[in-house]
Amino acid sequence: MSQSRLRRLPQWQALQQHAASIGETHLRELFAADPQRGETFIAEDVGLYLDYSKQRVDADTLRLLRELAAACGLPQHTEAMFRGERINRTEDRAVLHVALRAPAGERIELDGHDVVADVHEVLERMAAFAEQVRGGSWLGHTGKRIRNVVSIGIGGSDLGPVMAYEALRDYSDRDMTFRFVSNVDGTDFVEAVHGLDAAETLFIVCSKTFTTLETLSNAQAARAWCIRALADEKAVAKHFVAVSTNAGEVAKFGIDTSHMFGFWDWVGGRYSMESAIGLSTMLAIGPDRFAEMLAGFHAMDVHFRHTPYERNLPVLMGLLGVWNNNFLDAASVAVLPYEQYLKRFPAYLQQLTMESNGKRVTLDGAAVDYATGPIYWGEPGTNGQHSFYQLIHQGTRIVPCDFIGFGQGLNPLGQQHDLLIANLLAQGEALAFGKTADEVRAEGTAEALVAHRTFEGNRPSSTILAHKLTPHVLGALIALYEHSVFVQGVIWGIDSFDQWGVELGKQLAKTTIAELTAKDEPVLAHDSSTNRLIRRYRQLRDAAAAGKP
Ligand code: G6Q
Repeated sequence: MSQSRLRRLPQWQALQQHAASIGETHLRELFAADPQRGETFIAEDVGLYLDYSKQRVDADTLRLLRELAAACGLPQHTEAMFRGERINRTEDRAVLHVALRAPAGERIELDGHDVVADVHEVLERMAAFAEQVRGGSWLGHTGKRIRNVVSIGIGGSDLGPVMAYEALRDYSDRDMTFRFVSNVDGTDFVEAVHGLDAAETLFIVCSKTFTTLETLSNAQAARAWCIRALADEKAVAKHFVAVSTNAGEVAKFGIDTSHMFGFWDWVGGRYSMESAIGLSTMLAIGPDRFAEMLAGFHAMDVHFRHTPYERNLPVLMGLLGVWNNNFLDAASVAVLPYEQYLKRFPAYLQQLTMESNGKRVTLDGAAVDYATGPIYWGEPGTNGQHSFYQLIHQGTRIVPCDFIGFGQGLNPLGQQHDLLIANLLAQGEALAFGKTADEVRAEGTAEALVAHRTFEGNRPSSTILAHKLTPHVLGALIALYEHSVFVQGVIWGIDSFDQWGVELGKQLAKTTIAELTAKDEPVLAHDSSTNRLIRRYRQLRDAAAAGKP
């Protein structure tokens, strides 16, 4: 097979040669050669400070990466996205999440139509609704005010809202309860409504297509639960709103489309949390703070579009990711927020990064001959330190880490915030510099244990700091990752905005469900494993229903 266009690029080959020389250079040597790199390998804007000096790069690496970006047409692709060109080629769609956070009055045209005006029209309706609910003037069917909000959605229609609610909980109305239902496993719904009074509960059904099995099943369950509790079909009118692009299906479900908040096909699911999909976020924190979050997103959009690549945060993060992935063979990235409110941030990023860049063919349909999207994972610090950090320090794989920390915690408790950040900083330092055998011996360690207690170091990480977790900072942080994913997708020449693997999942279960629910033993035509598993499941289920062990 001939090499791909990307690998044939002189800029790619120059990086390969460069990697052969610098690849094994220890961070200890890099710091020794350039003691100031901690002050120069940084970039700062939009309230975010990025230190990438503990990445295994030098000034040449960065220059070569920027040259690669130019050779891959990053500036042109970026402009194409901001201008609303149909860069999601396999779905023939524009990719305009940047329009969701554009300020009122700015124009972004799609086929001659200004979409920013549409965005602000929906934002205003959302704000009016949020004020009614939060202010207590939106009454439930029996006249009680709404105190509980249950958002139903999955994937892109859930992970963003859950993450944002958790992240901004400190800013939320503590007199209201927010819960989220995504899984088709009935437990998710039953636990979410446990203890709630239906008369005070509002359901937001979030689904771009309004055809997703999990969401519609849960929405039906919610409808039945509400009608049963309030003993009136008409209760649906005051207890259900929808967020969707599909008015027809919303109406079919029985939600009045005047209670529907729309968005558009140019918003990808995983890029939709600041559209009406974020209605639960707005209900929790209020329209003003929601606007602050949008402003944070927008500030990062402006930074990304206009800042030279040397200082461009998403470009730097994206290119460093390419370097680690393709030239240092790191197959995963750990995201480690030292901020408990960001506990769902790694899960959110998993979808953003892996659904976007988990692709094996280029835009032209040619198989790639290089690694694309790495595996993202993580947990808040310090918890992870007591479990998987062991592998990051001493395992056989390189796991580049993104440490995220804040100058101020939102819940000051004695010295605990300093303790938290001391841990973050110490981890990055230990990963980079390790501990040599001689240092271990000097501590008086028995010879038999020296190898075990030695840390080779040279494990790359970046550290992102901000003053504190505010709605604005959260918006900027998310946009930082969004655009760094975009940068990588452009380098790899893939469509970062489709998700055929997810679509497959939506199809696959359809045949099997009929076989599981058939009254008589179905004729099965799968492989022998699947056939037998289907039969075994039917037996287990029927035995359990009959009360047999
Ligand atoms: C996101 C994906 C996927 C999607 C869900 C829910 O980018 O497309 O996660 O968001 O499958 O889809 P609906 O919003 O259409 O229910």
